[in-house]
Amino acid sequence: MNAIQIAVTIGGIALSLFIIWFFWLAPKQQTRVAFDTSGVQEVAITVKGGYTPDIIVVKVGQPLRMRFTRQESAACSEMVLFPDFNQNAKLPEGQEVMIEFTPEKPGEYGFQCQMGMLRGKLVVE
Ligand SMILES: [Cu+2]
Repeated sequence: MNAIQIAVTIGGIALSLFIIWFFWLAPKQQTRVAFDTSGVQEVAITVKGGYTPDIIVVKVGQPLRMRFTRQESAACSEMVLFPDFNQNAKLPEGQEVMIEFTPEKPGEYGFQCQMGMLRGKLVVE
């Protein structure tokens, strides 16, 4: 191998390690939801190639309001579903859509687009 081949090989290995770290090992960001003045826990979620934030930590037994804004036109993210809570909503591009319910039991509940490609998690504690 000459120097360029060695450099390319090392670069490739470094890139693979970075990808592994990024997708599996990097700490996932958790967002703890704050209460507004009326006692509702409220969080704004951006939908663009995924949900931001995608791990949402809330308190059990307190009303929860999630404000989704979809900033893309990809059909994939057109709907958001909370199967455990029987909730879903259509998300027109650029419009804020609210989903409100009270999580009554502690646990971890997934939410997703209609095809299950985008995923997030609601952590109730
Ligand atoms: Cu999808």
